[in-house]
Amino acid sequence: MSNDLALTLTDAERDGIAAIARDLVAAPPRVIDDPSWVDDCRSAAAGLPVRLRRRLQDFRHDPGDSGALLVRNLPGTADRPTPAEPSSVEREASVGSAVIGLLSLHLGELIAYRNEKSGALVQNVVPVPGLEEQQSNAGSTRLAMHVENAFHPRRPDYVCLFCIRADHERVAGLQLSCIRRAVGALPDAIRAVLAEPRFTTQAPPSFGGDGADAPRHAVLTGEPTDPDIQVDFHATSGGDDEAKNALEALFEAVTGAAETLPLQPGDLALVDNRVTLHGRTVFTPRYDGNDRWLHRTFVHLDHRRSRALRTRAGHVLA
Ligand SMILES: O=C(O)CCC(=O)C(=O)O
Ligand SMILES: [Fe+2]
Repeated sequence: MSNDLALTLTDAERDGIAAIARDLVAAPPRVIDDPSWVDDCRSAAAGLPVRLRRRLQDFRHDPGDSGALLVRNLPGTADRPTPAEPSSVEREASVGSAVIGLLSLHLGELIAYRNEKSGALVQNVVPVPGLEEQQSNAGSTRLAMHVENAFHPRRPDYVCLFCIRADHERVAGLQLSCIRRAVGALPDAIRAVLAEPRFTTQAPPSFGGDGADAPRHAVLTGEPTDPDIQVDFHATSGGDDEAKNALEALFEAVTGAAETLPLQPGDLALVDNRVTLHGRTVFTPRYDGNDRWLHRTFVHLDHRRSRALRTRAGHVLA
């Protein structure tokens, strides 16, 4: 694991964050999706340890070569059975949800999508019985590397994944691959094809996409040597043979550059969704209340840019 990726908090720093989180849990309305709770959480984020705030600011300025920041030794690990229902979300404030809320709100604006997990701001990533093979966060088979909500014009700038309980065998790994590390392995001709609008990405059924009207887009945009990336290896396809071939070359390059993090309870991965793909290795759930459990949030850097999609000026995009 590269050094620039991880920040391990001291026990004193962890205890300081726990005290802030406990205050947030105690404060009415204790409902995460209530705008006043989010306001309180944003304000409380100013009290996070200075070493953490500095690191978050540095990461926001430049996500580095790994395009992710792993904050370790956070408080708020699981204190109740892992949920097992589909579309599980957190509604009532807890130390764990306050912790991911605090770090997310120090980075930017907390957002969600109305069509996904009922628009909840703090979501649960848990294995669901019967959905083992699904290419979604409810599955436990290998999850293909993707940009979160790659199909969406206002996809998250960051995806935050907070491990509050590991899988039984501790084999599930969050896979990360940053295009900054992979782009050098791509021949110029392939990069040029990936920069043209010759690709489509299917929206999941919950967003009502049937694929037929998916707009064409480029996979790499911006500065050719340090591009942004828009791809989901399960949902993106090339519109012609050359585009399909370029997508395969990209797959090889990002697979070669991938690193696997077996997240431990107390580990929060902040993933820059503009430059870094994520996925997950396979694991075996037992559905006994002790399965792997992550909290997840999405962050935008600029709330204004999504204003037309946020009908009630809240945090949820239509
Ligand atoms: O299970 C994981 O580690 C990641 C799942 C995922 O891609 C997500 O929740 O967005
Ligand atoms: Fe994801």
